[in-house]
Amino acid sequence: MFVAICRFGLAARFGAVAALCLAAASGPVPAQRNRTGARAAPHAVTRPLVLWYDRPALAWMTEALPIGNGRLGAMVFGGTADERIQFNENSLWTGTEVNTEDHAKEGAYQSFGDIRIRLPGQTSRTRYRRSLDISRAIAGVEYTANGITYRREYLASHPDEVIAVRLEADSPGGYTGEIELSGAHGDHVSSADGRLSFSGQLDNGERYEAALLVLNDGGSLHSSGAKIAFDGCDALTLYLAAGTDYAPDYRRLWRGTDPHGRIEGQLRAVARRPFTSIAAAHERDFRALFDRVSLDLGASPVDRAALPTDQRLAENAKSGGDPELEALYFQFGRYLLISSSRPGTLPANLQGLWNESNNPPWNCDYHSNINFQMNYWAAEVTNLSECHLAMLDMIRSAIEPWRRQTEAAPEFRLASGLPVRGWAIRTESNIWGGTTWNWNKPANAWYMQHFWEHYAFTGDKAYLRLTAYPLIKEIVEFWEDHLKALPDGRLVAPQGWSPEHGPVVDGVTYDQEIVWDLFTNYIDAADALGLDRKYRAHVAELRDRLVKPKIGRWGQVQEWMEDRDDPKDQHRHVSHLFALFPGRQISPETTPALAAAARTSLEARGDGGTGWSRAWKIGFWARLLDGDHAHLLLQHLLEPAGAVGTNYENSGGTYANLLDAHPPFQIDGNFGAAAGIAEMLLQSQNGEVHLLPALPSAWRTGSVRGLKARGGVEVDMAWSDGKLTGAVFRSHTGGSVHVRCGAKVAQLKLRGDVPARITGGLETVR
Ligand code: FUC
Repeated sequence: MFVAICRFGLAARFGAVAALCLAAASGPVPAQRNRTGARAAPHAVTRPLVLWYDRPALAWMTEALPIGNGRLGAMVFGGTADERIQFNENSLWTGTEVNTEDHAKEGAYQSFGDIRIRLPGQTSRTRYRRSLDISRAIAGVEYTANGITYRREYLASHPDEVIAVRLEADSPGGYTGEIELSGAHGDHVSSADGRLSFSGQLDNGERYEAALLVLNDGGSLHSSGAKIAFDGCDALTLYLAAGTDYAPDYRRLWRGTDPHGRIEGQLRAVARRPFTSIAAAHERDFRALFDRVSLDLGASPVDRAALPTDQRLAENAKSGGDPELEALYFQFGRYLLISSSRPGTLPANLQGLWNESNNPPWNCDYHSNINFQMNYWAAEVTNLSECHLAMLDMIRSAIEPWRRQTEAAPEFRLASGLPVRGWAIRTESNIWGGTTWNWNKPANAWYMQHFWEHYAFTGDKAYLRLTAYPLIKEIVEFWEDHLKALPDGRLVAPQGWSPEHGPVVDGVTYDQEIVWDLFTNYIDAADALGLDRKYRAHVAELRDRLVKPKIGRWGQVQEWMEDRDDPKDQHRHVSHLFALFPGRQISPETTPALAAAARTSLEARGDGGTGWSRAWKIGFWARLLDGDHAHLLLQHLLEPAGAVGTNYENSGGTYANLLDAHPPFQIDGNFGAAAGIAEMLLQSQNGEVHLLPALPSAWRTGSVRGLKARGGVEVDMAWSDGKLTGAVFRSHTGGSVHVRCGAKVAQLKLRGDVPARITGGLETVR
């Protein structure tokens, strides 16, 4: 390891490389806190975390690079003579509150508009490089034209609520051209005082507005129509602000204040400061989240790591052997989550935050039968708990309409004719409390898993008591009312559907497992809070009576109560293995026979599928403690994705910009893979912190810092030659932790933030 890594050690990076070599040799170094309390930057990255390309993007979906601040996002093409920056704001949606089978009534997430920068004098270029530095959240373009070197930077600032673009050159007066703003709804754009803007209203009454401020260093600006012409400028700075009058409040019919005042204020505030100050504040804010986790899966060959990212993907597909690409892909998932999910913003939809169409696939919505949940699987374990709040808060904002809709639905009546308690939703959701297509009954319970996990990973008892517990209990009551007793007293979910195939019947395994998970989470929550003893005991009885997963005639986990599974079925949904991941009802330690049956089911289902399906399978194989098979799925997910096809069962992969292919693009696979990689390195669903549970032989030596385990525990660890060399644990809540690595176990006492260290043999280091 020392030789392999240090070979690449440039003088400038010597410090970082030396720290990594140390970490690998003697266990990780505990993270330092800087003055703001955020963890200091990690020192385990051998090369910068950068996606880069040697030509501009031609296609939005497969090549352009995403930036985002949780609410505002853009796809950057990096053109030289003609630059396109397509942008979004995550609340621009058609549709209303509906409750219908009819998918077409859902509405759709919309594109907001485009910025074009035309530089007619820069058609021929050399030394071109387009990049996205995911550790700083800055996209860049650099090239030489007419003997001048041009540099541009693009960022989406969360603290300043704008998208900022800076254009510089190494000689004065290098910029002559024009900037154009256009809206995605045929908007009329006006210009005045170095600003372009448009505003409008969708058919559902939602108001929106965008404004682009152009500032020049030297030279001159001239506005006319939808354009600003610039002449002989040394540099230019662009600030885009955009918003809608959406408010996450059904009582106000989802409408807040007109965006105009906010946009004016945002642009006034940035115009007073230099770009360097906006960029520095952005980077500080982003890194406070991103730097919590560093991952080193081993060094890649220098010539491989030096390739543009698209070529690197292609080479990896031929022969693998690029662990730095895998680490980059993991961190790209975290980058996308931070960029599309901040507290107070809407959560990541099917494309996160990035969409160029007004008629996107599946309306670019929130799907409750896997996709929305998968978007947040990485949030807790990869130490981005705050990002999870975007999902949890959206669910909370829609519960009242969902209650109303459930009350009105004939499907959810007691024998007395009265409505059941609680709420249920259909498969698809918009941002207006509307749900369409099939009822997806266990979605309510699956959503509750996210509320429980937020507590399990943070140890935030106030959140559990005041927010999560009442919501979880309400859904327990729903299922108490909705479950049906068989003649022998066992309980089944009536008339369910295993997504998205097979019959509508009682006791579908997907439903049964998710209800089991709900009851278990409720029991654990009641225990943690010391609440509702009697009801808790009643729920434990209900859980005992649930029909449990069964092993069928060919040794598989049955997807239905009746043993009707087809061993040739390679459907992308593997819903009946929810109990393996992300549930906790099946595991090799606690239910070895079912775990073996899960393996049989997975082998039959195959290693293909859409992007999200492959990502889910990484998690399944990690939970089966089979690192090599999990890694095989990661490799399948990283296969360069080709043209858009319709054979979903074998069509996933990764585009040149590292976005996940469904196809078309769907972001769940990016997030699911980041979660799956974390599951390979650390698991904690069975009451113990399991180190390196599914380490593949491809990652012989490496280290990770800052992953989270349930119990509010933060873990750093290093391994060499496939074996743990040391680990460090921190917990804000303190308490006792049961640690496992292979067959070895140890008990550790954690005190506040004081790090506890162990050796590879799990002995405490004093
Ligand atoms: C589910 C999946 C599809 C797609 C859609 C958005 O219905 O079965 O593959 O991911 O959601």
